[in-house]
Amino acid sequence: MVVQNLPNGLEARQGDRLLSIRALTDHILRIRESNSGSLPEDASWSVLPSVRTANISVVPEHDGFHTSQIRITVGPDLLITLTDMEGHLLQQDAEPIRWTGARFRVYKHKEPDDHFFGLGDKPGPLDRAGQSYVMWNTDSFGWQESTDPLYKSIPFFLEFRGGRALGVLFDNTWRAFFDFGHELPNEYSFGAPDGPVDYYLMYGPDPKEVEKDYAWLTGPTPLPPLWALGFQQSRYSYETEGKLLDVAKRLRADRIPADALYLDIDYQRKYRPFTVDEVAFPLFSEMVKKLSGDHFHLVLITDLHIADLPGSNYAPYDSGITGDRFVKNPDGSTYVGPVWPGAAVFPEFTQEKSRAWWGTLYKQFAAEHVSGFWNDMNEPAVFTYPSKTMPDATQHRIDEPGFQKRTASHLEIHNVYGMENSRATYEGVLQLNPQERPFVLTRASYAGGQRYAATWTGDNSSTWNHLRETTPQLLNLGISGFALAGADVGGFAGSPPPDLLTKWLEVAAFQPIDRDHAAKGTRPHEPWVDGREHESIRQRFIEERYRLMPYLYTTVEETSRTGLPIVRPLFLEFPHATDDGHPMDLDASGEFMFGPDLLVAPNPSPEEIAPYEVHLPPGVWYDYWTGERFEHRSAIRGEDSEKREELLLRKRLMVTPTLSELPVYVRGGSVIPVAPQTENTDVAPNGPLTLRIYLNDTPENESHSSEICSGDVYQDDGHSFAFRAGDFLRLHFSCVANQDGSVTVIAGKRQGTYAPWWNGFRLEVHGWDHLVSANGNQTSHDSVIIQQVNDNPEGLQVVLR
Ligand code: MIG
Repeated sequence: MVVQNLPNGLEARQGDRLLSIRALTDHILRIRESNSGSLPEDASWSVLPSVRTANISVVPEHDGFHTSQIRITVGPDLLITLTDMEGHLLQQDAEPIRWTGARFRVYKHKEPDDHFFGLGDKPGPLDRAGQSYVMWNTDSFGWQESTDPLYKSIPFFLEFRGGRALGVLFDNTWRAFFDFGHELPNEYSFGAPDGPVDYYLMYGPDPKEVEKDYAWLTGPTPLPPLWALGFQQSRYSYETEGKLLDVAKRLRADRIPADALYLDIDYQRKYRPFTVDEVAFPLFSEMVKKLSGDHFHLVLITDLHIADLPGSNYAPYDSGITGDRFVKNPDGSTYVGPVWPGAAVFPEFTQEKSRAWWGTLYKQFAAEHVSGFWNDMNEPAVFTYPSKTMPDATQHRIDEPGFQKRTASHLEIHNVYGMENSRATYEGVLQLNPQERPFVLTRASYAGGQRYAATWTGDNSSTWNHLRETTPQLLNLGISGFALAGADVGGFAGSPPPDLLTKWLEVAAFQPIDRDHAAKGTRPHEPWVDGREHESIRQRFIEERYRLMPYLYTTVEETSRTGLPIVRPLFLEFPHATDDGHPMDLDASGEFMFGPDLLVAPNPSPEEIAPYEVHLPPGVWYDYWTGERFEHRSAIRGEDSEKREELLLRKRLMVTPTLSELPVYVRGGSVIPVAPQTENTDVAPNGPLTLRIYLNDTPENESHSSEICSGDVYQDDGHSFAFRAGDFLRLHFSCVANQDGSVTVIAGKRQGTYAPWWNGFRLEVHGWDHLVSANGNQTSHDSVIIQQVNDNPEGLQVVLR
């Protein structure tokens, strides 16, 4: 073995095997290896070109190097060992890469307490330890908990070991596979039947740092239009103009807040993309106008399969054929496969020019102010074949900046096809309407696809188990970069019983995309369909989502900069929650964080009304609905074990939510910005911004004033890019416990030029046990409400005595 040190890494050779390790930053490494003496083409659909060539100088060592944060060494057989600077083992090859022709597999040591997260929305438990998975985008109607693969391939995972997190992006688009100790308990592995050995290691040790690194490599979710965070009502299908307008009318009449309505494939003429059935939708543009006058945003499905209709004046086909825009068979003829429109042809999304052509197909809809587009069936799904997709040998003619111009088989392109479809839509719509943030919803995607589209978990079922599954799926999607995601509320396949639909609408109010959707032939799903009692519960939860919009939008803006997910597994916020410094409750409970401060604890057995335990991380917590305060768990530390057991038992938080209840808790020390009730996001709320302040404990032995709350609010116009030029507003709030026992609430100076909708603040202070003078009113559970505080651009202070 020969190791050659380089300014930014090393190259090692043994026989024909070549290993390249480069440091992109002091905590991100890129590892490539080949068995042919030279490295293959250096190109990626996933990792941003601007960062792929980043490099830093490393400190060479014998058979390795180190950066300021990590050390890597190469041993005989090119075995790699990664440690932190204190020598903690982060990752170690268990055996040399095994090659069989082009097929390879990378083996790493696995410890018994290794946990794995990510790989998108593959179903099953949150922690992927002990499981194995395949990457092959598949139309999986009727998928169940153990179905694999599903619609997306996101070859990124976060490994958690001994309180330290390491991210791995395996940038290989072929039918790759992952094994997290399924085959051998002390090894995990990944590989592919072809393509490059090319992976990135992101060192935390904090899992949030890994998430930020992954966003740095693949790009964060861009800030969506605000309306996309509202309630969305969909169905397969609202088949006529009248039906759709009735749904709109009923939502408003019943005062169920909503922002978006969807049209599924039946609005089209004979399922031909980019057409409208003029019999069912005779006044299409007027309908869109009418809806937007009522503050509804219309989202249209626009599938990629273009009807194969030579000589029929079908413009998408004609312009596509003229420009040579479709995928080909090995013999050079255009590939034709059956989908919704019958025989269909498939755009060559691996070409920049063909993507631009695809974008032009949205011209008419964009001119009619259709707000969003839905790219379904882009695995791509093709009927008839057992594989449910196009044949492996179908040819893609890559013509793309950063890539060699070459022909690739479908086997190589399959997993990125859907992402490039959604990219073409996103970029096309943006081009047509450069002042507006596009909204695209895609079913299939690959690592990095969050740059172009939100996503959903495909055709789930109307069962209690699928309701439960939404949590691990959306959490793992978030970990894998897809922060803006939802699951069909109520379930797609089947008809949800009323209680299930109610419970589903409750939980979904605290998920990033809240879209009610249903399959053809199932019973109606809209919130009102089960009578007044169910409807009012459902309405209350949707209303709560709208009240929380300032908090949600502030969280989403953070996501757009840092890549941190919107719904977060507890370990992301509390990586050292247990007494011995480990993340707590890695899987069992189904609890999740909605943004940084709200903990949602749905019943892990949602079908029953029975007691279950809520696990709160150490610290002060409050009941979101009542303001009740809960005690420290860390106070239990240090007692002998029997005593501890007993104390723990007494401190167990048991809950038995009824049909109309969902337990939600607020982290002590947070400030939750809340708006007056609204029915859509277009119309600005009227009144003050409420700051729900949840005081933390004053740290013990603190001799000077200490901060016992802090939080932010972010605002902008909600739809344009003016925020990039400074037209936004950011305010930081904090509370200081003064030595005389009083508390000062401080709103910092405004950042940005945007004038917000509120006319002042209303403070709701929880955890304050003093009586208050001035205009404060004491309420239950030691909370205080201060009705009106003027908004002052220079910041303000309120003292509670
Ligand atoms: O073959 O467009 O997942 O959300 O309603 C079914 C009809 C095609 C699958 C999508 C679903 C959508 C349906 N589509």
